[in-house]
Amino acid sequence: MGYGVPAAVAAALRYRDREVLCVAGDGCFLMYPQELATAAAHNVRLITIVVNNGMYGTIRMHQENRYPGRISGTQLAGPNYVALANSLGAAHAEQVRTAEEFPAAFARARSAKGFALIELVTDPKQVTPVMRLK
Ligand SMILES: Cc1ncc(C[n+]2csc(CCOP(=O)(O)OP(=O)(O)O)c2C)c(N)n1
Ligand SMILES: [Mg+2]
Repeated sequence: MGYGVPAAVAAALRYRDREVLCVAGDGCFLMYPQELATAAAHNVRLITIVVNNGMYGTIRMHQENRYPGRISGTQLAGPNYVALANSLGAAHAEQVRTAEEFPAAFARARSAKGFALIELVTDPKQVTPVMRLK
C-alpha cells in the first residue's frame, strides 16, 4: 500500500517512451498522492486510476466476516480527487461512475500531455469481486 504512485512516477521518469498505468485503491492512493507533483515537475506521462470505494475495503471485508456490522476505522471520507490531481498539476483529471463512461475517459487520459488521473467510483457494498455486503 502506498507504493504504487511513487513507483509509477519513477517508472514513468525512467521509461519515457512507455505508457505507465498505476491502479490504486483510495486508501492506498491517499498515502502518497503528493508524489504526483514530481510527475508534473518533470512533465512525465502517467495515468493513475484511483478506485474509490470510500473505505479500506480489504480490512472492512475482514471486519464484516468476523464481526458483521461492527466496523471500526475503515471508512474514508477522502478528498475531491479530481481537484487534488489538478492542484498537483494534472494534465487531465476526471471522475468515472459507470463502466460505459470508462473507455472514453481512458482515451482522454491516454492523450493527456502530462499526468492524468481517473477517479473510478465503485459500489462500497461490493467489498470483493465475489463478496457483497447486505
Ligand atoms: C503500508 C500498509 N499499511 C497497511 C496495510 C494493510 N492493508 C491491506 S489492504 C488495506 C486497505 C486498502 O484500502 P484501499 O487501498 O482503499 O483498497 P480497497 O481494499 O478498498 O480496494 C490495508 C490498510 C498494508 N497492506 N500496507
Ligand atoms: Mg478503498
